[in-house]
Amino acid sequence: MVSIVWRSIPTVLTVEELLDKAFSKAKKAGDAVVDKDRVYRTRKQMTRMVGSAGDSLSATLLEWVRRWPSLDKMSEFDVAMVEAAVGCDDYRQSLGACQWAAEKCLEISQQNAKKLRRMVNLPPMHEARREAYGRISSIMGRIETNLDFLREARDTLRALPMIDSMEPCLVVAGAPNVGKSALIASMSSGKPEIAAYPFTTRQLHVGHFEHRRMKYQLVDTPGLLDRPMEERNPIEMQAIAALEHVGDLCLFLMDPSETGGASLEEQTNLLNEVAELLPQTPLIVIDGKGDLLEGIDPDEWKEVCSMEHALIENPEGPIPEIRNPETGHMVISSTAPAGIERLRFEIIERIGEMRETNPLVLPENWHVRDDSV
Ligand SMILES: Nc1nc2c(ncn2[C@@H]2O[C@H](COP(=O)(O)OP(=O)(O)OP(=O)(O)O)[C@@H](O)[C@H]2O)c(=O)[nH]1
Ligand SMILES: [Mg+2]
Repeated sequence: MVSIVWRSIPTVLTVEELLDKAFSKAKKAGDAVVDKDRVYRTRKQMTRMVGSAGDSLSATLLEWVRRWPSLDKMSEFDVAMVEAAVGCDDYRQSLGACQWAAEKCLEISQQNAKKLRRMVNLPPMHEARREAYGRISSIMGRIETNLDFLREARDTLRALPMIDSMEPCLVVAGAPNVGKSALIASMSSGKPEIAAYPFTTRQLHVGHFEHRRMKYQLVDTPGLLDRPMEERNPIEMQAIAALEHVGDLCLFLMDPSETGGASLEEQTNLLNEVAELLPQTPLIVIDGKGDLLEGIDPDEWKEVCSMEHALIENPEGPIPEIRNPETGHMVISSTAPAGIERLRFEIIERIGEMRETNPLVLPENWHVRDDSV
């Protein structure tokens, strides 16, 4: 599946703007006609005007249809986002309406040209042009609500996160307030992007880091994988199911300090649910907010913190690790920061192993030439 660059979907004009643009272009095309014979000249002018209006309208509409991502070519996760954000039925119907109107506009200009060919008097020629303009305007009027929908949808869709399915993707899950966004921020090179999720009113952080020319994407899941699943609506379930195809690895962040508000029992229940929902996605369980954890030797913690700081300066240095003696999970702190570089190393290793398992398997959407036919 090709990743969608939501930000590049083109602007959709209003019907009035479209018609103004097309008719003024058509007028210029008509004015450019030169012919000494008045009948020939008028016939040519009228034909050109309607032809130009029909052509430019249909070209614009078809260009929109081409550049708006097709639902059939989107990843399941993107389809779920479109469904939740603007509705797939309206999306499909509106693009279908543009396609229909484009064909109708061309049809009208062809019919008009045919009619004009047989005319010898000037007034009917002008009348034919007016009639064609009227029909074109009425066709465009019929797709007005569709264009309004696309215009609004564009604003919503442009704010959605972009996930490149060719690059590794890490899904960060965990109860609310456990520090998911802080973890993404501390692992990302540069500031994480703030995106909108149609499943939550909260902001979503999408970050990434690079290693050996591979881009590791970190995707937040507020509103999806952060609360019990019973009260989920079908769209959210669809998105969760689709995360299975998007995520190479799931980082499940626990907050043993419980300062985020969720008890350890609630968090463990959620972890079990997430593991059940994403049975194919390997899980790494991490204990966050390590700086607040009791039971970890403060001296050892201090050493890990200073080694971690040294690693940022010298990435080739030794990578310390600290584990929670109670749970055995890797401990991190996004604020210290500590354990972040160790986690990054672990991610790179795990993804590397997964991708190495069968180097001959090409990504799903790679084109393979079939010489046998
Ligand atoms: N002490 C400490 N506090 C942290 C750490 N990471 C996050 N926090 C704090 O925990 C709170 C929640 O952090 P977020 O990163 O917003 O948590 P979240 O899981 O993204 O929260 P939602 O998006 O609301 O689900 C904030 O007040 C952070 O400052 C950490 O490593 N140590
Ligand atoms: Mg957050």
